[in-house]
Amino acid sequence: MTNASAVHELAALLDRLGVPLAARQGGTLAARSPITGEVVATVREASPDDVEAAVARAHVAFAAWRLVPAPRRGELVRLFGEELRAAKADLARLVTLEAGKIVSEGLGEVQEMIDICDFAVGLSRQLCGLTIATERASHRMMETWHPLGVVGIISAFNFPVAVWAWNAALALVCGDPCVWKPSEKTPLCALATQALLERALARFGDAPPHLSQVVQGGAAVGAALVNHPLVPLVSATGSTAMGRKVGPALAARFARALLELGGNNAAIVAPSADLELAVRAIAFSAMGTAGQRCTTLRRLLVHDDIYDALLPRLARAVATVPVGDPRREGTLVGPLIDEAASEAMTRALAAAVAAGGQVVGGEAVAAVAQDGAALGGWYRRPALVEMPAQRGPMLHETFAPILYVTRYRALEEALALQNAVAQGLSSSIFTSDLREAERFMAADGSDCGIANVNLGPSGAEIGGAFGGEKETGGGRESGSDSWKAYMRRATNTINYGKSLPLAQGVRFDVE
Ligand code: UN1
Repeated sequence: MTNASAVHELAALLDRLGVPLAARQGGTLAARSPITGEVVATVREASPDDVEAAVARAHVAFAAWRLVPAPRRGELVRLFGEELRAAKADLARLVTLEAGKIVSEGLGEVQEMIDICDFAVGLSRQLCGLTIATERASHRMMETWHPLGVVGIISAFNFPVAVWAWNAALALVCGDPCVWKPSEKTPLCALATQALLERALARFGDAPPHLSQVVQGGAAVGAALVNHPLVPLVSATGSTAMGRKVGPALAARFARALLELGGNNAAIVAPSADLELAVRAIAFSAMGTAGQRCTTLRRLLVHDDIYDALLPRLARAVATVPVGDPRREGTLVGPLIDEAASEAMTRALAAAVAAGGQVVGGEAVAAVAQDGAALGGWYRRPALVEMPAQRGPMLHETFAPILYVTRYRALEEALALQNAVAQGLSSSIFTSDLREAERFMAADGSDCGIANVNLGPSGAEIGGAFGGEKETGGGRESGSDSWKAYMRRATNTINYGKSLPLAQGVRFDVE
């Protein structure tokens, strides 16, 4: 079904997903579909007092949940994974309708949730600490990992469910209740996700109430969460501007911050690159999700020797990529999230021209639904911008499908350009030269949290730690040992002897 209006389909979808009518009618927060621009629901917003109450309830839940054995906590996440599998098509469709993702990316986002659930279930039996050699006879020293407390989660519109799941799946097995402030641009995805988790909780049976809560709204709601003394960790995904407020507020009360902020990701295309593969990887990472991933490829650094071979192929990809209704089969680039995003794209392109850039594409596209009706959303053809040098808007993140391209001659120069931006999330190099690949990943190579070889900077899988340096905020979410952020570490030393040797040879003998 791809009628122009998304309203009717959404109502049926939300019913099936178990979102109560009261949560999505008569509120003050307008949920829009970027496909049509229309308001599809009005969601109840939380007040700062509501946030206070939610955290207080979560804190009560913490007292009980932290005592539930971790593998049993994992069982809840396993059940949630089952609910996600059962509802995958519906939740993915909701992601398409509310965030504007194409069908396969909507499905991919829910798959990312399922994957992190599986990971967290395994982890629930592997929350292990070290045993460490001690310098004192008849002593043992070890680390124990304990639940941390209520975790605040602030998420962005572009991954309206997966990024929450990265945090929540880990937090729940680590023994922490969650309070989630989703993006005010995607409140329905949060309500649906919460409803699915509640199904899992009902099947689980004896979890304390209020393990997971959603508080809807804008910056004031986020601030109430960030400033709450009973929230020892806030994981926040969004703009660097947001992180600049959240980070210091958390530091002021010595709470932990897990920040995943802006990216301005580059790829280097070396002379030995497999161009066929590079073109496909560049197309996906620059134009996928309409350029609205924090991992989106925004800067392409191309060696002089292959520049003239690569550029026409990229220009063709930009000119021919199907832009339009993300519900329609074959569409690869859906709408931008809203008018402000489209205006930001226009401004960046004007700034690029002023900085000497030559733009291909970028124009507005008149999209139509399957039934031929015009769609009111903000559709833009991706833009390819040849820049004489890395400057102007190329140094900033614009959350839109703009790929800036510039030339380089020596790898050193490319590495310097790659690292010469304020952000440090993701990066990649296309090369068949082992030395270049290793150099790119070495200590004096890419300065990003993610450095890939022969694939684009976007589309990471959940098993790795996800995040980046500098203005990206330094946090790591998802796989590897990211779980440690959600627990507190205790170092335990046990003396099983009869004497009391002091560390460092200190003597302190009393009568
Ligand atoms: C984001 O854009 O905030 O690596 C997250 C990727 C996705 C996650 C992106 N797995 O592109």
